[in-house]
Amino acid sequence: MAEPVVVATWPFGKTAVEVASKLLLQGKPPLDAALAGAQAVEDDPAVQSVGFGGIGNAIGTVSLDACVMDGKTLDCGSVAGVENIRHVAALAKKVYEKTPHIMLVGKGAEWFALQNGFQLETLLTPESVAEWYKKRPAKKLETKGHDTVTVLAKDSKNLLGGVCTTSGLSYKLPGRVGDSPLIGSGLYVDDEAGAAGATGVGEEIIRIGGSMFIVEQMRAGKTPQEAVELAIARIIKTATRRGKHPASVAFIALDPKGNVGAACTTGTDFKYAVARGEKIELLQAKEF
Ligand code: SD4
Repeated sequence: MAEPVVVATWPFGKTAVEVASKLLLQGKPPLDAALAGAQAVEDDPAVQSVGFGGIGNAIGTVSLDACVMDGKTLDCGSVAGVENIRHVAALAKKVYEKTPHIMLVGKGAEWFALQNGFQLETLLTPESVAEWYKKRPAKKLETKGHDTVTVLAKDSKNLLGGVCTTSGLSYKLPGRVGDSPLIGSGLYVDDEAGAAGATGVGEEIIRIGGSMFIVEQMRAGKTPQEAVELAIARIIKTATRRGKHPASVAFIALDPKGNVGAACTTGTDFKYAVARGEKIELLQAKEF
């Protein structure tokens, strides 16, 4: 039996990998383990970019995006623009379990949540409202802050699962959807090749189909580290073609053998958590 491995974005990813790794060691499926890890971050109001206590959009509303993917079956589910429901990653999983669809958005997703026993609640906290007022951009249409949690898990049979959940860029326009709930952009998982996930400015991740790009590089024989570096190179090249500075973007990847990769654009200062069995580390990604 191989050692379970979990990788998650940002320092708060430590919570996610700790929770997920314990479940993998108990023999739980990789998607369920990754989901429980992501949910622990959704529940933490101190993380103001995911779930409960997330920062509001341009009009101060918390609007959540999430997706999940199972590497064995390629089952995947997704929700976007969801208000007043905390566990959107679990809701995304329900979409593929209970419907013939992959993605539900806005009011339809909220209705589906209520039909499936999810509770309506206010996601703003006094702290997140104070933060929203304090950091409000001077210019209209300026977005700030990005700290999505993406969790990739591999079990002892080398099967993969992944989850991505976020309140998205803070001060985003109402109705704006980023990469995080888009299968192939914020997340992609295939047991035959590997798993990849993203964090950062979603528009740039969508533009290159970031996570799918990385998984296809692994399928073609690249290591996870080579694959994420190629994706960051693509982000930089795309920005240059458009006469822009590369936006803040980071990728993580995990292959079925348990090899991990991470890379980000300059200035992103991206840290990520890795659990190998019971050993947990916080690592710094290479910047390009
Ligand atoms: C988005 N990628 O909505 C998300 C934001 C984010 O860390 O935080 N990523 O574009």
